[in-house]
Amino acid sequence: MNKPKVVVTRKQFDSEMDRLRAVSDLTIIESDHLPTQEELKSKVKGAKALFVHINDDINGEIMDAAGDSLKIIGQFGVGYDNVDVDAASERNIAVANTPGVLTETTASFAFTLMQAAARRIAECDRFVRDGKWKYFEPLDLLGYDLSASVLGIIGYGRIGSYLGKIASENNMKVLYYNRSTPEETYGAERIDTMKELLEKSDVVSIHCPFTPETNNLISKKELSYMKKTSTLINTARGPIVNLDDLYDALSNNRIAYAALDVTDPEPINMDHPILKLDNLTILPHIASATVETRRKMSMMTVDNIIEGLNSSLPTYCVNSEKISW
Ligand code: 8YV
Repeated sequence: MNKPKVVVTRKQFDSEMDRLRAVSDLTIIESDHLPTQEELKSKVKGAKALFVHINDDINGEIMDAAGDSLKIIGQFGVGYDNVDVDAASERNIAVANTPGVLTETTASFAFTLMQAAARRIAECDRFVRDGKWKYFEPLDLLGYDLSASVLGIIGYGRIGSYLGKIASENNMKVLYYNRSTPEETYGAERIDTMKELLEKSDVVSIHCPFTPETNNLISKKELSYMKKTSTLINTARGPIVNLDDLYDALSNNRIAYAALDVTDPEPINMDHPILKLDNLTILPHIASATVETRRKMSMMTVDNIIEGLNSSLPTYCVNSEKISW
């Protein structure tokens, strides 16, 4: 019997690809660029499963290009806003993700960014490389101590609340804004409005999913509520923060600093003026990028796909109630 076709959209761990290869006719797209929609459409034709990544736009057209054979889309990551889940459900295609395995790594990375911002790490690195380090200057390049600061967390799910735990262990006061009641608060204080959270926080860190409601959640008005001395951290999704408004706020010292692991678009447009600012640290979507965590994400994505190939709904299916197999 012919093995089912599986398409993986980027290079992945060999050990995990070997597991897939054992049960499928495997195609791995290893291009030096992001596959275009047209390239994706031609590669996915006849596939039963797709292993996809955040920058792939997996819409109904891609699903139709795969055809009736397509049963399972395995997203490498916990966020799956790049997959049109409604379009998948309409076509009886299961969508699965990788919750849990990246919580600690991503939350501790957000804390690392907070520390990097507070101690001006990227700026000081440039200072040395640019030959500006001439002598010891006691009042130059001063940062601030996080331990005396208030952290406001927007979105208190798995990753947000784990950051709350790390921050409170580091003697920060933690506030959070979340629509539902979280399972564990780690002693953080719930704030009823986002405005109040923005007004009270020294550092604001974003941990909500990207949805139509959170598109441009932090724009000019919200930035105007923040303290002039405050820092904004975004490790969630780029479009949650309006980049042009953030540029205005940073360049007019409306807020003091920002650290971004995600942008809109990704990669950022290299002509964007925000790249010229010293009070910004910007990174290429690496919050979950450790060998251990990326391997676990890869394993979980493969597990999800193999379950689907065996006609059982993947354990981490996000649209299980809409699927009848
Ligand atoms: C991934 C992420 O690296 O899990 C997520 O939602 O943003 C990252 O951990 C990304 O999804 C890669 O596909």
